[in-house]
Amino acid sequence: MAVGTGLALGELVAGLVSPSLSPVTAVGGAVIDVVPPGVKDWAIALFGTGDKMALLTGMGLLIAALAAVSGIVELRRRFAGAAIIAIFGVVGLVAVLGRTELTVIAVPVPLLAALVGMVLLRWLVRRLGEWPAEAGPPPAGPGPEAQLPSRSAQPPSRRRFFQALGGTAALAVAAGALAATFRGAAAVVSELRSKLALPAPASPAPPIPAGAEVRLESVGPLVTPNRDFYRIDTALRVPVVEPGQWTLKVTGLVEKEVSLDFAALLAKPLIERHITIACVSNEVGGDLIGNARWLGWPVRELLALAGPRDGADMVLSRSTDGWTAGTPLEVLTDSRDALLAVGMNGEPLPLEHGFPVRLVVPGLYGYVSATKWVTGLKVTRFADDVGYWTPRGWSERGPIKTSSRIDVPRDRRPVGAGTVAFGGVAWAQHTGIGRVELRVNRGAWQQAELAAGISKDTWYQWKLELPLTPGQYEVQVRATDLNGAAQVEDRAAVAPSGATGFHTVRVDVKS
Ligand SMILES: Nc1nc2c(c(=O)[nH]1)N[C@H]1C(S)=C(S)[C@@H](COP(=O)(O)O)O[C@H]1N2
Ligand SMILES: [Mo]
Repeated sequence: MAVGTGLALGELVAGLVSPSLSPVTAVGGAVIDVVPPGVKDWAIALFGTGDKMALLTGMGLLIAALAAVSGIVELRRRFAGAAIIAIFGVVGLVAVLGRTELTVIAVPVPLLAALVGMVLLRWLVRRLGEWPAEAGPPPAGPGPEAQLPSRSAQPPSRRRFFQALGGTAALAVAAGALAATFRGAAAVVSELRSKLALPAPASPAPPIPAGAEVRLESVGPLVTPNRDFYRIDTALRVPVVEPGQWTLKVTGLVEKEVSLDFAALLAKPLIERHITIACVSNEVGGDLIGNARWLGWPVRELLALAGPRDGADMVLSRSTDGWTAGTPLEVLTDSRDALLAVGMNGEPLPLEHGFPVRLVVPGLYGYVSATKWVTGLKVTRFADDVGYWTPRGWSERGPIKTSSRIDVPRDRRPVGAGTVAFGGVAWAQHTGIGRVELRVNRGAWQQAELAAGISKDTWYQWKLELPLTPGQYEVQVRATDLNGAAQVEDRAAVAPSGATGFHTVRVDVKS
């Protein structure tokens, strides 16, 4: 009962923070990933399409058995059963960490589930321990005394134990039912999403130029897969929006209010573009940045239908959960490809990334532009409205700062002497990267080989091979945009408008 309640609460919390992440299915997924291919083939041959169900059933039986064992051993030896439950928690944690669509808040969930299980187990075992003590020693042998005491004569400790057990069961059922309801809603929308066929773009993404990838191990892929894409939002419970229910209203300082539903949006001539978006909280060298191929309708075309009135200089976009971003009107009406996006890397947007519709704006940090689950655009003025983060210590405007990152070699990782290959990415969204340079121990800047960019709205990969003799080195990278502006050297914190400084790695060259 204790283990079941812990699991149910874990599923509930996980379901709220990240609908596609369940500790139980994460463990299942990890099992699938680690078993040798031969075993997988065998399981598929044996169970066919029921293989996942068989795995979950098997896991359920194993969990039930281990839970029973932990109950029995806890009864004999304090904390012995709790230790088994702690192992559950660690296994869950490892599995969840292995899942890349992970939300940071989902990390403690398996530990929380295990903690609940351990506390409940201790509590129930203590209650159980009180019962025989009060009831006195069991009768010695068969005979009239061996009969169980009548119900009314049962000791209060027995009643207390069953009350505790019943309460725990009620908690498990309530948490399980809530988790199931929420997952049910998310499952319905996930199903709708997986059946959704996005239209072909009227204007496809320009092909990725040959040689855009430097092909160095550890330099991430040029286009970030959806499951590896960073996720940042304030949504404790990921909004679950049915595409059939979705509408977007354009209001405020406009000639004419416009309303758009999902079918109407899909019927528009959609364009597909690679755009690198970044979070203002991305530290120098950090990974809160990703590049995807987005499918959507240019926001400027929607705004043109509404006709912004004179004096307007901002669009306050609003998500179903109330979150807002204030974007300069100019950026949404100029020639750049600011999109009302429905597709990400050839698929409908993942739930966590704003399904069914979000904004993607080249050149601006997400907090002032990339509204997920967007349902409203209010044309307004910076003087009259503010986005969610502005009163919370972040600047009103959020253009992305030109920056660069060394992905290989990793900081403080030893490398062999000889030619050491350095590689990474650099970005100056909507201006483009002109040059990337490295310097060793603050020496002269040396120009790196800059790969062809997909477009000025995406990051560029770079590499440079340096001959290094054994010793310790400090290597820094600097990007310069196509206008000749170099990235800022002075270190600045992420707040209020994005970090600056050169990404620096320490390289330990071994002989
Ligand atoms: N509804 C909503 N949209 C949001 C946010 C949010 O908190 N709520 N966060 C923004 C921030 S700060 C960033 S960096 C991007 C991240 O988008 P991603 O999670 O798809 O990478 O979403 C933006 N859109
Ligand atoms: Mo962000």
